[in-house]
Amino acid sequence: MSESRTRDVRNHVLFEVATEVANRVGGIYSVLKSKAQVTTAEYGSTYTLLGPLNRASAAVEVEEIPPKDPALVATIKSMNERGIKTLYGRWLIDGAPRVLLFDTSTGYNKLDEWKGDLWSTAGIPSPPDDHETNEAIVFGYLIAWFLGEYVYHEKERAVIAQFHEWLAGVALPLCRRRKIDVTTIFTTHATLLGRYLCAGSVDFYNNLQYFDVDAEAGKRGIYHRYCIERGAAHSADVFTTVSHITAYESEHLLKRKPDGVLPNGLNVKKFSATHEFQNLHQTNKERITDFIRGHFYGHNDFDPEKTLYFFTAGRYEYRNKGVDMFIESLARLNHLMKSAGSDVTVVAFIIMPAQTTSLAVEALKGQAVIKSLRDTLGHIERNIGKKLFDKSLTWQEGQDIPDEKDLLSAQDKIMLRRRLYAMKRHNLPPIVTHNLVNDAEDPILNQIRRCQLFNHPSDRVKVIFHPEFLSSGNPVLPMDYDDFVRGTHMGVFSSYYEPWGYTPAECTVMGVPSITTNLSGFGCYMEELIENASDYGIYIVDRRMKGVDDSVNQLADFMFDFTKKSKRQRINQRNRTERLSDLLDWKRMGMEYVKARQLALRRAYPNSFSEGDDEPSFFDGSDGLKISRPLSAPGSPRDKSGMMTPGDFASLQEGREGLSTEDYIAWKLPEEEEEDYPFPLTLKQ
Ligand code: G6P
Ligand code: 1S3
Repeated sequence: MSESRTRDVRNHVLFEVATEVANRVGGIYSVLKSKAQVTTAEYGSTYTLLGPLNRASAAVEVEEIPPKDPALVATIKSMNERGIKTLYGRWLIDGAPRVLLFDTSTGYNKLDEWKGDLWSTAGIPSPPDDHETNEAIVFGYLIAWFLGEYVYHEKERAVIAQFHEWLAGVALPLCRRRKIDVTTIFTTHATLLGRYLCAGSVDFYNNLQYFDVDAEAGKRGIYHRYCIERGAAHSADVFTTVSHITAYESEHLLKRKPDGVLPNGLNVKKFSATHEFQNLHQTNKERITDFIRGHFYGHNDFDPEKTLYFFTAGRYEYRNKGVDMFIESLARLNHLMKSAGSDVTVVAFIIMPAQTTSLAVEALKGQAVIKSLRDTLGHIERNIGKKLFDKSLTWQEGQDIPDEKDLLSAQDKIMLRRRLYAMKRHNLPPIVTHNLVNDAEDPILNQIRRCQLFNHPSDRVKVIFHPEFLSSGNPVLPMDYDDFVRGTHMGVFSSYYEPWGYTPAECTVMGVPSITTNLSGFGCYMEELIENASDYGIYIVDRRMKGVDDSVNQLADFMFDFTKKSKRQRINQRNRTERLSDLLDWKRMGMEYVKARQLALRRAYPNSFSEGDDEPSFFDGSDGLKISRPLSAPGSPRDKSGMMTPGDFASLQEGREGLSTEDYIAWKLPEEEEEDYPFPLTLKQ
């Protein structure tokens, strides 16, 4: 972009572009939604999120309002006049940011023209039958059109456009080619090739630098998508990812070193009384126990007071999300607990949506049987109470006090017997709560079968696979996800491919200990930040330096050690876990976004910064600081710098050509050993 441009960089305008604006699909929705409050606090009405219009979700998430910014009004008017339908409004979430949603269907009449243009201007091919790519192209051209017109109308203020993920990336090469007077940031939350390669049986991390990226993308039929992603990374003024591990991956797969790491935060809401989250654990645990009583009817031979609830959850990516390892470790945990004669029971939930046809009859029956029992006992209780009251009223001195044998009528006994007989069961409690479309080939079920975790009475580890997201409207397990998490004792996320990983972070802010791996962005971040992370309820399985078998054993050992904790120890650990929330709050994490925007402005408009303009103090690094062990009466974990943010572990720095490889904390390249090529066994530090 032209070096002589000047614009008002102090009062700049911010657009964030993504396909998940007011439209829940996955992790990016969580990023935008949770971050909205801090970004609107910083920008107010000069912050707008741009996304494609999904009418169904916009109908419930967006309230239409008229735009006020004259440049925005003029641009929207001009696009509308040329047939592009839009919706401008407030996203009804904390912070209520403004959103502008484009109806991509109204741009499809130009699809062929735009595809041709994409090929001739950026060399990006697009096959005819890839709907997702077509959507990305139409959306990208609409965004470039919008930005081009916007800066034509807005001549004073600088404009930052931050794009999330390849699906929103088509506009980036267009902005550069058309020399649109904006500065751009591209943030990738994963790489296409990384996700595909990891899902296969490739030794991904040891071979990152050796992959023939074009050939690998071609083999998987994603070459055109890969081109969009790579083109976006190279066209942006500033390129960022969500973790150091994904930075390392991006360097090798997208061939550009990221300028920095923008980790994901959460919108942390603190309770006024600190014990409140512990009470919530107790009440939600009881709700899970109600479900368990029904699910295991006829086999309720384990004590709820000595039962621990573990869970894993996420999108159904069997290998990437580490479900293979989790189930294998559960089998080993079962063996360890049995051998040790443990009287504790672990119920492990797997919450991952798969294709289902309906709820399983056995699962429904279990809840119905227990409900009937509870109703009948309620009825009997009331009868007994009434009889006892009546008899007490007529009692005379010298008479015996009412005999309990006379309180239970013959009719009550028959009713009770019927309910007890209904609980007789000749099969084992089911594993899966729904009927799966492909039960025989389902990878999770097959792994459970292979490991023989069949909910036998002698098993100390029971397994329940819930192949749908949780919801309070579900008749079998009627709980929303957050309530469920609060009621559990531990989340287990043994991911192989996890650029960040919101699930363990969410556990942390709810005060629930979790297990993650050093192949997840979150795991690496916590490992860097906290000494003895396990004291804080953050267990990190080494999937990088250890062989698979050792990692499985480590995970099993973590879980086994947890089963040996006393209630008091669990309560204390939860308190420590919850104290980590501040580390994950956007108020802190958002600093990296601030840095990225500053860098983008400086790169695009160097002349707009007067000499001697102080650089923001948050560019000062403070490498190597760690949060120390918890004290016996720990306060919130303290860091020494106050301003330390994830990027201080080496990320956004001005005047540098991206991160240097040494910046990837613990993610240094293995020394090249020709004889090991192409499959060196381990990464060396
Ligand atoms: C919370 C509640 C306690 C309860 C405990 C159970 O701390 O405030 O009243 O005893 O949870 O903990 P547990 O780890 O056994 O579920
Ligand atoms: C991605 O979603 P995923 O589950 O496909 O983006 C998320 C938000 O940045 C991130 O937390 C996750 O690790 C990535 O994998």
